[in-house]
Amino acid sequence: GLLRVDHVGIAVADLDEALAFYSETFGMHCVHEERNEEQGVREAMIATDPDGTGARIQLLAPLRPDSAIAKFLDRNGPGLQQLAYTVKDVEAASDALRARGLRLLYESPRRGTAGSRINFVHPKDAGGVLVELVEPA
Ligand code: V0V
Repeated sequence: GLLRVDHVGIAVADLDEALAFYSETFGMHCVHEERNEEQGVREAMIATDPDGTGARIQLLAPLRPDSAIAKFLDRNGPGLQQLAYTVKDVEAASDALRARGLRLLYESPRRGTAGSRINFVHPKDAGGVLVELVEPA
C-alpha cells in the first residue's frame, strides 16, 4: 500500500532559476540534486525543514526537448506535474494497482531520485493525476 506522500513534483523550465526563487521567496533549501538521463531531467529536492525529513518538493527541469517534462511544459507551462507516494515494495504496489485495472507506465521499475525504484500510474487512470510510486533506496 501507499505509506505517505513522498514528494510533489513541479515542472520548471530552468532549475537554477527555480532554486533561487524557492530559496529567496519561501526560504526553502535544496536537500538533494541530480541528473537523471533516462528520465531526461535535472531534479532538485527542496524542503522547508533543515534536514528534509518532512514533505519535499521536487523541481523538475528538462534535459532534452523530447522528455516528459519538456512535453509537459510545452502543453501546460510550469506547474504541478506529479504526486509521488512512498511504498515499501514498488513491484508489489504496481501489481496491486494493475490488478485493479490501472495502467502502470513501466513493466518493471526504473531508477528514480537518490537510487530509489519508481513506477507511475497513467494520469487518465488516476483522476487526472500522474501518480508516482517510490521505493526508497
Ligand atoms: C500528460 N497528461 C497529464 C500529465 N501528462 N495529466 C496529468 N498530469 C500529467 N503530468 C495528460 C495529457 O494532457 C493527455 O490528456 C493524457 O495525459 C495523455 O497524454 P499522452 O499524450 O498520451 O501522453 P504524454 O506524451 O503527455 O505523456 C504523459 C505521460 C508521460 C504521463 C505518459 O509524461 C510520462 O511517461 N511520465 C512518466 C515519466 C515522468 O513524468 N518523468 C519525469 C519525472 P488529454 O489531452 O488526452 O486529455 S522523473 C521523476 O519523477 C523522478 C526522477 C523521480 O521522482 O525520482
